[in-house]
Amino acid sequence: MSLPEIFVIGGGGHAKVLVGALKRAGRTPAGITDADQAHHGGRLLGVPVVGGDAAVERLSPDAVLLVNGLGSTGRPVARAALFNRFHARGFRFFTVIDTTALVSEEVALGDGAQVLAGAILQPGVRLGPNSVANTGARIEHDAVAGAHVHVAPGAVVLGGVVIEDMVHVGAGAVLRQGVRVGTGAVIGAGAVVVADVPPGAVVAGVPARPLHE
Ligand code: JB3
Repeated sequence: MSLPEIFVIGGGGHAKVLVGALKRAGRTPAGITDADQAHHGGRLLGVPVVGGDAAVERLSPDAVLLVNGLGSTGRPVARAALFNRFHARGFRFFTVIDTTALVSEEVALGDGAQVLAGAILQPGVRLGPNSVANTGARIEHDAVAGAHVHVAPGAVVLGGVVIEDMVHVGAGAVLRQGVRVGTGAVIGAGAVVVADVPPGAVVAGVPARPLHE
């Protein structure tokens, strides 16, 4: 029996990284959709941009697997909305693991989680549905991330950290052992988080302190 075809939803920078990872894993996508008509008919790493999301919505949810191609640089609202919209219609999301990532034993990955090039997930880690461990992110033993979390490139999440849903951990940030980051919080790039972060807070700096949005 042949494997279901994969479609990537969104055709920008994050999607390009995902297409590269999928190709390395031997699962070249059948197509990409993009909201911007200017991309339609083009190609991303050789994969055709077949149209808008209607091109996938008219397919049977049982026949295809989706990959969320939207990235995020702050609270991942659009990325979460896209996942929820397609999930509500019965579509399933493929879990992307780059061939160069290290996913240890006793790691649990949610539906549509994405573990990108060089990322390391140590034993006991949980990464929830639609969450991303981006390039070179390191998530240490027993750290837990909820749904729609983005751990950006090079961030380091130390042992036993708890990251609630919809959190953005900026590039190169460090989260000290055991801290808890509340739902919807944003950690700035390069921040060093040494204490719990309340839900919805935006923090940056060394040590990380609240910013006003
Ligand atoms: O820094 C890194 C390593 N990656 C960043 C990533 C995490 O976030 C990257 O540099 C970008 O800052 C961002 O990536 P993303 O989301 O791919 O951004 P961008 O390159 O601007 O592309 C977004 C694409 O999604 C655009 O082509 C939009 O037209 C398209 N888009 C937006 N909403 C959508 C939708 N496409 C579809 N199919 N459906 C939508 O609802």
